[in-house]
Amino acid sequence: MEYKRSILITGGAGFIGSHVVRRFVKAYPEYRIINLDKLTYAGNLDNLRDIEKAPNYRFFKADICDFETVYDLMRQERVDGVIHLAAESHVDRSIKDPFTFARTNVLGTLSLLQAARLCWEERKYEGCFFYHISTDEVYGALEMTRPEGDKDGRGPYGDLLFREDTAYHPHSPYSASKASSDHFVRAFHDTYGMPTVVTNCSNNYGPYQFPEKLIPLFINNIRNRKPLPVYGKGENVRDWLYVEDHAAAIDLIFHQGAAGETYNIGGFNEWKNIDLIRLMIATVDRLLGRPEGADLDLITFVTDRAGHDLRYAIDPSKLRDTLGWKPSVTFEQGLERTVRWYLDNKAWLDAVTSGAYAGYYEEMYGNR
Ligand code: NAD
Ligand code: TDX
Repeated sequence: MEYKRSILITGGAGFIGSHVVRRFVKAYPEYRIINLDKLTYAGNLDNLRDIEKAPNYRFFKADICDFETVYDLMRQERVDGVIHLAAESHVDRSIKDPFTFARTNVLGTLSLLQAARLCWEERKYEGCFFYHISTDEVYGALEMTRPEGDKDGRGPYGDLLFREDTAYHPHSPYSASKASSDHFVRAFHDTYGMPTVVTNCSNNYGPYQFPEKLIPLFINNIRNRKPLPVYGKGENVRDWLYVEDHAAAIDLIFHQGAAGETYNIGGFNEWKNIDLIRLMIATVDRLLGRPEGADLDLITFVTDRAGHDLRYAIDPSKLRDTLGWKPSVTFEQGLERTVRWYLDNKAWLDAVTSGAYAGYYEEMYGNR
């Protein structure tokens, strides 16, 4: 079959990438979708079992740092669009091993950009050629001017929100590596004229997230009656977005976003960690039929994360006003769907938390 477009998605075996791959494979049978992933500890082909036999889908195992392999594949497949999600994504790991983050997130993105540029120069495709998925963490941390929270404010915990023109001020090795990669993407637009788009999204949650991140880690621990290691006092604020809403935004921006632009993605959904953790406990307990509050005793305050950013909050009005995007679910709906998914998919959870990962968990958290 002659496909209308040939799109390379990197990191498609990971959490967000698997939702993006699934969405594109199903919504665009006229596109060929190539998922390139190194399958690190975070990459899992089980995330894509339902679409792996689709005729318009192909998986290719490779490291984005391997320029020759990536460039050969892109030429062979006549790629005319790249959606780049492959990355090392966990802040705690970046504190322990910053080099791996610089290698994949900075050098890997540069290698992919260079391969994409050479292909773009051969084909001069007009639409968005390189779409880079980034994070709100590049903007640094916001102050909390209303620590008690006030739903009438612009943001409940402070008026300042991250906008597209907020200066970059990354603190962790993870966010420093993502900031660097964002700059390289813009440099390829400004220097070579390659049509690029960058989006910076808030914290995602939903099915298939590796249980090292707060929400799946804690759902799994509550299910197993294991302690919940809350960093510091649990006062930090994060802005949460359901992963399928992020995938929908990526679809819209890939097709309609303007070249050279940046869009912030978020749903005005700030939560203090400790409040979110209490809501998770209540939801898991209700769905498991445990008495209300039965698992509150699992909350265990532990040493704070080094350089722990106090508050993230996204202003997504540019995306809303220019392209008409808005989230499809409330946080309560999204969280309930997420908790149900992890409780219904014990085999997936048990598989990813056993073996190599279990060793990692002990190394990171001891016996907590
Ligand atoms: P993830 O860790 O779940 O998945 C990353 C994927 O990239 C894995 O499949 C892994 O195998 C692959 N990968 C890693 N190194 C690679 C390499 N060198 N070559 C090829 N593949 C490699 O990450 P995620 O949470 O799905 O995040 C995806 C992207 O979205 C990242 O760029 C991340 O910075 C960004 N992001 C994540 C969030 C969030 O809350 N998770 C929020 C905003 C932005
Ligand atoms: O065990 C924990 N205890 C705890 O209190 C973990 C894992 C986290 N936390 C806190 C730290 C943060 O304040 O919960 C909050 C969320 O932590 P993470 O899930 O590790 O996410 P965060 O550090 O905010 O980064 C995430 O959002 C932005 C993703 O991991 C990034 O990839 C994304 O760019």
